[in-house]
Amino acid sequence: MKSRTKTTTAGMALVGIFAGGIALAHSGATGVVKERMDGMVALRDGVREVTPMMRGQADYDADAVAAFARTLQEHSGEAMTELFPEGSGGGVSKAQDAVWTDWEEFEALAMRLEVLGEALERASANAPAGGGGAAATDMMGMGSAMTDDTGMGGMMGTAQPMAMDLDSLAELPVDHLFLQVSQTCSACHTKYRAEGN
Ligand code: HEC
Ligand SMILES: [Cu+2]
Repeated sequence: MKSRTKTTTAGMALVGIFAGGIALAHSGATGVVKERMDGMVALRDGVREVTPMMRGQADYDADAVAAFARTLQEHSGEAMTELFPEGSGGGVSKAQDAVWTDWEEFEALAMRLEVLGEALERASANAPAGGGGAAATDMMGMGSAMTDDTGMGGMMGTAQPMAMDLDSLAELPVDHLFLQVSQTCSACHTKYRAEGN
């Protein structure tokens, strides 16, 4: 507990060197690059914690899912994009140039993650639906909203960019939202993060 360190103060590079409480999973990273990596790692840890619940391999814990949803909101949207200032690629960073040459889509994915985080928090009280998505969609009386977009209700939860507002998203079963979350991570990494380590 005591070693929780501030990384966002002035003189960040120095603080980074002495930040004993933060795992050196990416030693060499400093400043804004380290900050965004730490944010990403927080997201990954959250995904790891919640995944078994979404698969029905662990008891559903609404509080833990809500906490993860807040972590998502904290590290997505503008909070994420502001950690990718122009010129902050290269070196130990795995960010591809596409982040800056194709900023609009990058930003849209970051924003989408934030909306999904809000929806997930609101939906967290309901246990996962499990199984296919089509039935659940119809149950909520929004089959048309979904199928009009994708043309295939059974494929709900795939990375189709469905134009759904927050209220509609928040009515989706948590496991479907979670799937969309992880697909948003993947979609961004595929294009904007270099492979390997
Ligand atoms: C809008 C794009 C985008 C989204 C959305 C996104 N990431 Fe990332 N992620 C990146 C980029 C770019 C990097 C590489 C950053 C760097 O090395 O400077 C990265 C790096 C990472 C890393 C490696 C961190 C390190 O220590 O080097 C992890 C883990 C990660 N992301 C997890 C996630 C998870 C989990 C999600 C979804 C919940 C997610 N990311 C969503 C763009 C994104
Ligand atoms: Cu790193």
